Amino acid sequence: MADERKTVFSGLQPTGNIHLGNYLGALKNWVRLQDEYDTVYCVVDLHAITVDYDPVKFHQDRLEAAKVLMAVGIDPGRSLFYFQSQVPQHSELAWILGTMTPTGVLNRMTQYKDKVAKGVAANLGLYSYPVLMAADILLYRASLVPIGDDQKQHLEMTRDLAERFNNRFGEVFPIPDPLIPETTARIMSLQEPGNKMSKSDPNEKSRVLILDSPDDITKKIKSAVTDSDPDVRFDWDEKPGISNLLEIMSGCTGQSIDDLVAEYGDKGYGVFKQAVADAVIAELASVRASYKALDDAEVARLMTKGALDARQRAEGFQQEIRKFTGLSGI
Ligand code: ATP
Ligand code: LTN
Repeated sequence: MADERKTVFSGLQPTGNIHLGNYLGALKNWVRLQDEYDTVYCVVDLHAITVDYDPVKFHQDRLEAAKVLMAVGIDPGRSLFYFQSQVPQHSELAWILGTMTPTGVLNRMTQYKDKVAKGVAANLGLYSYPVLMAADILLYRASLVPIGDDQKQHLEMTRDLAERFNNRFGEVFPIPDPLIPETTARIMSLQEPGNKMSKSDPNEKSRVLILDSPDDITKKIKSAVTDSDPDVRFDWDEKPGISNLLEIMSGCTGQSIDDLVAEYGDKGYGVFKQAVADAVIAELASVRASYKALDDAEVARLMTKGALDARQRAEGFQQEIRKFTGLSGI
């Protein structure tokens, strides 16, 4: 029987250093959605090669990313889970969508502008990165895309492209909605709470990694930059460091920010930071345990199987898209 459930799609770049921001902003939702939706998750290796990389290390990072995602709870038995580069249909659809993307729209993409401003070499792949992301999502006719706040603009562009395609060629794609968490959409750096927690920050103390030991988690949270007065209050303008820790704790425990402020408001930073560290350690304990139990060869086998299944499914969609666009047959 055909699967009537709506489709969810999301991707993560295998660039190492998967962190608490990725987890609270996106991955927790990825896992949860498996219960209700037809879920398709992808390690987007073609996106990751838009910046300079070492092919030998990259090969390991790809498998490592797949392993971490499985440890977090992505279940290849319930989700279609694979490496993007193994399914060539992503690239073909990206080309088709690229012919419908005004360069003026790409010129406005803040992630591209930020990367180039930071000294990343501008190349065509980096520039058209959001078009490939749109292709990822639309290839599977996904309706829902769990992401962090930083991907909002790319999702808006995806929606515009879907509409543009539908207007020109017929109703092919649903218009996908982003799923962005209310409180943990943008976890900030522990050292510079004005910047988002990022994989590429050279300061390792800026982020908690998903696989960090309890000791490292405690050290990093305890050395998080805070503000001068000792109150634990939620106030992004005056107290960004503490507000970030409140969001992290809320994301890990499910307690509301108001409840946390009521509980820790006047207890001082020492007590509060210890409680945040304990909450993060408790949240990530099962991920660490699952990771240790996973076998590399088995992960690789599951990814090969995922790619086969994904290719089969994508081929059907590819034929339809070719028909709509006049590219089918001889
Ligand atoms: P980074 O900026 O850390 O290098 P990224 O956004 O470039 O990460 P991915 O690793 O592919 O690239 O992101 C995976 C998911 O994690 C995306 O949905 C992204 O929005 C989300 N995400 C990344 N950083 C954060 C953060 N600091 N807070 C919340 N969500 C985040
Ligand atoms: N650009 C995203 C990763 C990504 C993605 C996607 C997310 C690539 N394709 C499709 C959602 C849907 C990022 O996090 N940097």
